[in-house]
Amino acid sequence: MPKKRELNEYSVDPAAQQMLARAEELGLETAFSRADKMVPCNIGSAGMCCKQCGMGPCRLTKSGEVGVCGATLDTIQARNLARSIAAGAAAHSDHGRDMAFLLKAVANEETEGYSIRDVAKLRIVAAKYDIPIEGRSPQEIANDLADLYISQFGQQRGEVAPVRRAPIKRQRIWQERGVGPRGVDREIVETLHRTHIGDDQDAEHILEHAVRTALSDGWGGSMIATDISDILFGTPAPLLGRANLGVIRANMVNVVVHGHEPSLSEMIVAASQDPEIIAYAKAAGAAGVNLSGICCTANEILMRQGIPAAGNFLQQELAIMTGAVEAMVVDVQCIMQALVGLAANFHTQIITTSPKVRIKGATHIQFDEHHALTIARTILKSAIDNYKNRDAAKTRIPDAQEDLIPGFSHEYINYMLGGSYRASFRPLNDAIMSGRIRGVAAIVGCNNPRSTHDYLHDKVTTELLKQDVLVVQTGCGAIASAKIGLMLGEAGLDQVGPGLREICETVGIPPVLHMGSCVDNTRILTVLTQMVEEGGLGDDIDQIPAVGLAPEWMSEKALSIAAYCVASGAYVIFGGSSPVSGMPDRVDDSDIVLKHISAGWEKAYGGKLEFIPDVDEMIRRALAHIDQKRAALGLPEYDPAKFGASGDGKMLALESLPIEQKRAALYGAGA
Ligand code: BF8
Repeated sequence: MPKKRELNEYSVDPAAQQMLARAEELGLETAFSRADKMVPCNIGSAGMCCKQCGMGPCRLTKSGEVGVCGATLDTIQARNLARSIAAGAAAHSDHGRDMAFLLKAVANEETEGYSIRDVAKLRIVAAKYDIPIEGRSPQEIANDLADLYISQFGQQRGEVAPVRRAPIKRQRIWQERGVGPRGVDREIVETLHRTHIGDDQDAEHILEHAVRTALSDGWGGSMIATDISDILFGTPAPLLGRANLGVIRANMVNVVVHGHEPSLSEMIVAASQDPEIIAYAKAAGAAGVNLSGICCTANEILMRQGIPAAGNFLQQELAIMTGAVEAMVVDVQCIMQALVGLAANFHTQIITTSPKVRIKGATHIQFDEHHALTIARTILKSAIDNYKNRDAAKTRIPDAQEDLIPGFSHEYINYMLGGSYRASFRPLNDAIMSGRIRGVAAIVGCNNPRSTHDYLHDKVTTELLKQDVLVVQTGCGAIASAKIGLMLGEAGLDQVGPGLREICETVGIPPVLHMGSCVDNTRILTVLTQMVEEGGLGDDIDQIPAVGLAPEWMSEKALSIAAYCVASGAYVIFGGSSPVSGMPDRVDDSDIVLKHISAGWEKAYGGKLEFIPDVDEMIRRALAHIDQKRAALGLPEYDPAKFGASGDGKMLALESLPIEQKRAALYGAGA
C-alpha cells in the first residue's frame, strides 16, 4: 500500500515543507501526495514494456520471454531509451529552432521589443562559421547567422556546423563511429523509424543512433538556443539574485513565469518596468508588479536580469499555494497539468502562451514575437486586474529566501580567470593540475517527488565541495544550491575544502557556479573544450578529471543531456531509478543495454552512463573517477593537507584561537 510520508521526507527545503503542511491543512493534492498514491509500474519503469504496436503492449517479466513479434528484452529496452532520448532532444532543440526564427525576425526588424543586445557575441559566433563580420551591421550578420542556424535543424547530410566547436580528437571519434550528428529533425525521425515495429532489432545498434540523436541536440539545437539567447538578451555575467518562495511579495501583484523560453519572459520583465504598468498596479491598490520564475524560465531571467527564482520544478504548485500569485504564465516544458485544478482553489490565473501548449481550463494568450511587448503588457494588466480577487486570509508566504550570484557563462568564467586582456582557462587548469581543485562536477537536472525534494542535490553538492571539487550547475539543481546559500560569493566558503577555498578567495567566486538553464549545459561542453585547448589536461574531454551528475532526474530531456555528455567523453551518474534496469533476477547472459551504456560507451567514447540510487555510492564513484583521471594524467595525488594555509581560510580557522596561539600559527614559534 502506498504510504504517506513525513514533511521532511517530502523535502529538505523549509519553505516547501511549510507549503506542504498548508496543502494538508486545505486538503489539496500536490505532486508529492500524488506520488505517494501512484505506485510506479515496475515493468514500465524498468523498460520492460513494449507498446510500439497494436499486438501489445507486451510486458516482459520472465527471463528469456519475448514480445509477440519476438522482440527481446534488450531490444525493447534500447527502443524505449532511444525514444526517450529523442523526445528530450526534441524538446530542447525545438526551443532552439524557435530562437533561430526569433533571431531572423529581429534581424529583419519585424519584432516588437527585441534588439541584438550582445553584438560582440553575435560577431564571435558568426566568425566561427566564417560568416563575414567586418564592415557589416549587426542586422546583416544576424540575418546570415539565423539562416545558417535555421538550416541546421533539417540538415540532411554531413555534420551540423556547431560540431566544429568540439575538440578535434572528439570530432574524429564521432566520425569514425558514424555518429557525427546531422540535423536534429533527421536524427529524431530516424530514431522513430528505427524503433518502429519490425525495424532495428540490435540493441547496441539502436543505442548508437540514440547517441547520434543526442549529439544533434547537445552540439546542435541546444547549443544554438544558448547562443541566440545570449545574442538577443545578453551573455550572462554575475549579478545579485534571490531564490525561494519568500521572493513572492504580499503587497504586490505577483506574476510567476514558468517554463523554458526567455523570449516572452524577457518582454514581461521589460513591460513590468513600464511606468504605465506600475501606475496601473498602484491604481489597483498594489505597491507594484513583482516578477519571479520557476524552472528554466526562472534561470533565464535570473541570470540575465536578476529576477528572483520562486523555486524549482517541485515548487510550481507550492507557489500557487501561497495564495498570493495573481498569474502564473507558462510557456513550454515541465508544466504540470495539475496547476489549473489547484489554482481553482485560489484566485490564480494560469495563462498559457505557447502555440504548442494548451491546458484545459487555462487562459490562453498566445505569444507572437511581432507584438511581444504588447502581449506582455496585456498579460500583466490581466494579472493586475486579478489582484482584487486575492483573499488575504488565504495568503501564506514562507519567510524563506536566499541571495545568490548567478550568471557564470563560459565567457565570463574565461574573463574572470584570466582578466580582460588575457582571458584564459589557464588558472583553472593550473589549479586542477596542482591539486588545489581536485576536479570539476556538473550537478544538474530535475527534482523528482519519488525522492526527497532537493536532498540528493544538496547532499552531493556539499560533499563534493568538501572534497575540493568545483561545482557548476544548471536547471533545477542550480536553484536547489541557490536556496541553501552555496552560490553566494565567499559566504559559503566555510563549507568547502581548503584548496578550492583558496581558489574561490583568489578569483572571488562562489564555490558553486550557476551556468544557466538546461539548454545551457552546452556552456559546460564549451568550458570542457576550452580546458582541453588550454593544455595540461590531455587532448580530449574524456581525460579531464570531471564528472556529471543528475541526482534527482525525471525528464526525458535529462536523458538526452546524459547521452550527449557521455558521447562527449563525460562520466555521467544519475540518481533515482534506471529506465533500463530490467529484471532483477535475470539469468541469461545479458543486461546488454545496461552494459552497453556503461562499459560499451566507455570503450567507444571514454564516457559512461550509470544509474546509482545510493547517494554515498554516487559520491564515492564520482571522486574515484576524478582521482583515476588525475592519475592517468600523471597529476599529483589529491592531498587536502597541502593547501589552505594562506588567505582568508587560514584567518577563519585561527579566529577562535587565543592570541598567543594565533601569533605562533601565523609567524612561527617564538614570535
Ligand atoms: O529543463 S531540470 S525539471 S525545469 S527538465 Fe524541467 Fe528538469 Fe527542471 Fe529545466 Ni531541465
